[in-house]
Amino acid sequence: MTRKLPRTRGLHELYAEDPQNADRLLWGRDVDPVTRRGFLKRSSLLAMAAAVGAQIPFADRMPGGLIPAALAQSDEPFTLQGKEGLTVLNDRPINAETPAHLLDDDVTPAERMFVRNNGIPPAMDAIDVAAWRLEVAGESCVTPMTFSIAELKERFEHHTYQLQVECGGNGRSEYVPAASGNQWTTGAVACPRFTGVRLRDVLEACGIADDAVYVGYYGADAHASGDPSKAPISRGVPMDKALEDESLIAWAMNDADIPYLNGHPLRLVCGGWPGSVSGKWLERIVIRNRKHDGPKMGAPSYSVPKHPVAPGTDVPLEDFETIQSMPVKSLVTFPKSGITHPLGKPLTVRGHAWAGDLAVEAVHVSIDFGATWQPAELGAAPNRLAWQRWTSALDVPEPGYYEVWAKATDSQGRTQPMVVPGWNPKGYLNNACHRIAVQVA
Ligand SMILES: Nc1nc2c(c(=O)[nH]1)N[C@H]1C(S)=C(S)[C@@H](COP(=O)(O)O)O[C@H]1N2
Ligand SMILES: [Mo]
Repeated sequence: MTRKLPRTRGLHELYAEDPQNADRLLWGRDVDPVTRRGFLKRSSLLAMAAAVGAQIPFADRMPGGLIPAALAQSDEPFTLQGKEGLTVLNDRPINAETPAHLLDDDVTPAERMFVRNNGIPPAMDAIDVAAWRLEVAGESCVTPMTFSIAELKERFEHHTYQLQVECGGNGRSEYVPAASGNQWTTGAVACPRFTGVRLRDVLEACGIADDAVYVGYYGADAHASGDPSKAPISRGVPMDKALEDESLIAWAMNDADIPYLNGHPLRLVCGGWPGSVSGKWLERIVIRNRKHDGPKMGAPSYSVPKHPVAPGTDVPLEDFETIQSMPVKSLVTFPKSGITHPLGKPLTVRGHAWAGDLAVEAVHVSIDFGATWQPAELGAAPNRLAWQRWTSALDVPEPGYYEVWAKATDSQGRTQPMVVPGWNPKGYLNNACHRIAVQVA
């Protein structure tokens, strides 16, 4: 359970790579590449002012692509506009995770939902909600159709569910030997409330042929290479998962527009499975008569060896299987790791637990490095595929250094391992117990 320090990406690195992109990511500022002058929207101004700690009277004279000196001389990791407090990982395109203590809300607020991009999102100002179209087609679609968002809203019943979205690679940073990819620690998970229409209702309106076995998605983001003929990612789910009540085509998150980086104006949400099945900037759905074969659908992407392998094993592609439900897992979201707690007062700890397609049946906590465990109070999920709140009041016997460990058990009796589970080449499905440090004084 050794944790590497999260690798954050410095401002200098980001600006060195692509100053215009840095301006856009950090401040939402679009700069003319020739004149280097940028029209500063109010939101960009506010973001810059917040970052440097004061209003900037001459802001409209600041050249684009220039790191404000106040930040250039600081080693602080930066955060994305609208995603304050998230840790930006050392990868491009943009990927950012949420520190555990910022995931304490029952319903994850928009600014605290992680971002996992495989390609380049559609330009913010190119997203025209009124002109957006969703096409439903594929060889097993009886009557291909195209819908505007207004038509989706009008034709189909609306549903709201709180749904857990966790990247298949969440926890990857703990695998040894290291797996390539985003070095997520624990923060590529969120559980906001999504509103939209059922994927099932839309598929049925278009007609699902008898030979249909899979559904695939395409989004409006571009491949990182810039090649317009390539999709960065196009995954999907088997028919059974697509037809579940909770599988949504969503336009809202927490009663507001879905955040730009999380797929505005339309995304698929299939909770409990690797986040990669929940397509963002959704433009097209295909009903397939075979397993969908879009980019990142095949091994080794989002796949694990069919049988356990020794760390470092070179696994042949035919020995992989596609991940379906995510495993049981939990987080300690309060207190923040590293706090000092006064002796003699019970230590309240809490967090969330989730179990892919299943429910969580129990959560246990330990303050003695796993020697003894006590049951935590566990709340019910507001709906299927939402995480569950757990709470515990712990007695700490004497001053010193403690770790709080949490361990969830799913409805089929499976629990979280205390050490990193089965190594796999791409570093997926790490559901080892989360732990935090507490000093009692
Ligand atoms: N179009 C599109 N959809 C996508 C992705 C992407 O890069 N492009 N990333 C996927 C992955 S790997 C994950 S984990 C989730 C993350 O959702 P979020 O960025 O809203 O947290 O979106 C999925 N949907
Ligand atoms: Mo992911």
